[in-house]
Amino acid sequence: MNIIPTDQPPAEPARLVRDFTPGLIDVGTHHLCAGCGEPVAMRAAVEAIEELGVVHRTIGVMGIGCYTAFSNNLDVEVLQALHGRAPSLATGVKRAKPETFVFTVQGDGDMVNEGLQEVIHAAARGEKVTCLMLNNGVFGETGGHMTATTVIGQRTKNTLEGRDAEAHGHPILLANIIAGLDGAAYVARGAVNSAHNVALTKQMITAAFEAQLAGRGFSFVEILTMCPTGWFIETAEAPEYLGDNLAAVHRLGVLKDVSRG
Ligand SMILES: Cc1ncc(C[n+]2csc(CCOP(=O)(O)OP(=O)(O)O)c2C)c(N)n1
Ligand code: SF4
Ligand SMILES: [Mg+2]
Repeated sequence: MNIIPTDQPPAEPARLVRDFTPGLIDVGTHHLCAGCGEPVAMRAAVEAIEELGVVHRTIGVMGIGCYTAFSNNLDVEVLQALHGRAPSLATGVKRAKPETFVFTVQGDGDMVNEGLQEVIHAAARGEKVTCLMLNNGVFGETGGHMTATTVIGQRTKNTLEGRDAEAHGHPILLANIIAGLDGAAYVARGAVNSAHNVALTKQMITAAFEAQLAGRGFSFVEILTMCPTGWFIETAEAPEYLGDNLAAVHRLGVLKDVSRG
């Protein structure tokens, strides 16, 4: 066994994890499960906000799910929406105060099950806000039940033998639907299951935010996130499970970017 001597300070000073906490996370700890992908996605979003220099005019609108815990961690103004209603609340904020930078955070359950019409209409109207959807294919906070994005074969609390198309229908690929609406200026789907995908996802979030700042229209990034607890699998297996199952159906990439035609 490798025993680390602690009778004197290490030769190389240790680097505290706290040193890597983005400036806009004002309380560095959270209570989400180990291996959850949502904190990784939130980190990419707040880093992008900071880098774009819009911190002091940012208003975040939170849906309801495990990610809602971040309402207490973010050092930007946050409003709490009712289930599914974040795009409408964001619309009101942006129309009342056009100089604000407005983003929403919702899950697949909140956005696709409980308030699907809200995001569709906001996109079709070309509202100049950015909506982020954290898609883990389950109602994570309430115990891992099937949502409208759960992929065929995915085991959830109420599809113990896996989602079956005949009994439970087919998954809704939301980013693909939004991309087909004329009011949407930028639409992409990323994932946080590898360092490479996290970097790409941050680029997508930045591009979506830039579309809003340029006044080009509605922007949307769907982010596939690990939920080992709701998937009933080992934490370490979750990134690969995401790649093999969720990303095989909800395909990653930029689906629309009107600035590039
Ligand atoms: C009207 C209403 N119905 C149900 C709930 C219970 N509820 C709270 S969080 C949640 C799941 C949200 O799922 P999702 O948006 O996918 O977020 P996740 O927890 O997976 O991150 C549900 C159903 C609620 N709070 N209000
Ligand atoms: S239940 Fe899933 S989404 Fe919620 S904190 Fe745990 S791993 Fe994350
Ligand atoms: Mg979810």
